[in-house]
Amino acid sequence: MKTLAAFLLTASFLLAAPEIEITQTFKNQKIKLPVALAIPPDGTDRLFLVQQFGKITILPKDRDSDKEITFLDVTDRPLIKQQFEEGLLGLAFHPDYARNRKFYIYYSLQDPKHTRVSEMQTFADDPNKADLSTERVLLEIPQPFWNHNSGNILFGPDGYLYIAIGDGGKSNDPQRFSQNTFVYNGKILRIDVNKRAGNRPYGLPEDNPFLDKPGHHPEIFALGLRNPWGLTFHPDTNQLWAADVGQNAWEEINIITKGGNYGWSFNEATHPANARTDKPSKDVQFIAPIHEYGREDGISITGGIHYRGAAVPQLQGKYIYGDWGFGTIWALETKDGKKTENTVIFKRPDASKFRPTAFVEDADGELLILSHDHKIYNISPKK
Ligand SMILES: [Ca+2]
Repeated sequence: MKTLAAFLLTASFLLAAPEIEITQTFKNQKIKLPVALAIPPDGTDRLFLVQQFGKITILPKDRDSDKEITFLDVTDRPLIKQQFEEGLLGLAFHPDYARNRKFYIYYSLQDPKHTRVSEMQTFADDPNKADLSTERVLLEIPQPFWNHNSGNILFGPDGYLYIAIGDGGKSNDPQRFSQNTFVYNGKILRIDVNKRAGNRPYGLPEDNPFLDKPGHHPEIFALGLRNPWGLTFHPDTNQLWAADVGQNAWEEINIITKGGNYGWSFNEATHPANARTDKPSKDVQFIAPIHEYGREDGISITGGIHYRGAAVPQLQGKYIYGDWGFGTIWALETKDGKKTENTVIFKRPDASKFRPTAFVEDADGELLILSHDHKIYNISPKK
């Protein structure tokens, strides 16, 4: 038995996700608060880096270069007033970008506080420059407080634009927005940028779950979220995965289904939230996260991606994500929509200020990690 136990231990050790090292890359770039990265589907393999204070730069092919290519600069707009959750937060390229040069940004504005989703175009004669004069505002959403702006935007495999909106902020969802289907806060929205619905500057997908339901904004795709941060479509199943930042106790990872209700602010992950003493109506079903962790492991989740890179082959297929506060990185393994393993693969050394804000892929499918210490990292197996 001893031998068998030893064998099983060895076998599970061999199968476990390996530890990694992180190494700064693009280190000669002047980067400040990187929060998102997107690659236009035009075959150029260019990496567009969203810097929260209001710039999008194109990272140089030579990763040691100090050449700065500014694609978009909205630093003259009132993006950020008090705190670190506001700013330029999202970028998505139109699936047909190669032909129409359209892209989408998500940013916050002040007085009154709100977030905006806009369409813009790149100059026809300069593929490295955004034409700010083409801005077409699609959505403006009130944000009563400085935090929980969320701000991830991305196109789904269905060609529609998905927009994650935080619950409006402060704490404990004071205005009960997340379950309120008359407001956009605390939701994931889905719109069709190629069409127009009535006087809306965008169309509504015909199978949006609340399209014709009274008392519901027809853009809502999922609800009951707090501050979704880190959205990704699974490269094989096309499922939408979204991390949701917790309040006082639990961080969570959700597989988002159409029309799904993820519980906030009645629940924080699978636990009743302190926020409210009232009860949800009996016919409401909350979808539990696929994974949650508590305050011993972190304070603010940053959602990840399903790893497809070659740098650490043993991580392939696993969902790599982290905690903004603790700087820990995990590999989550799932089978048939259920969690099988969750392994710590990186712990931040004491001296490091690593605070992951996004897990993204470069043009080769290798993982890049953006961090609030103004750096970009790549990964390798731990030596
Ligand atoms: Ca939840």
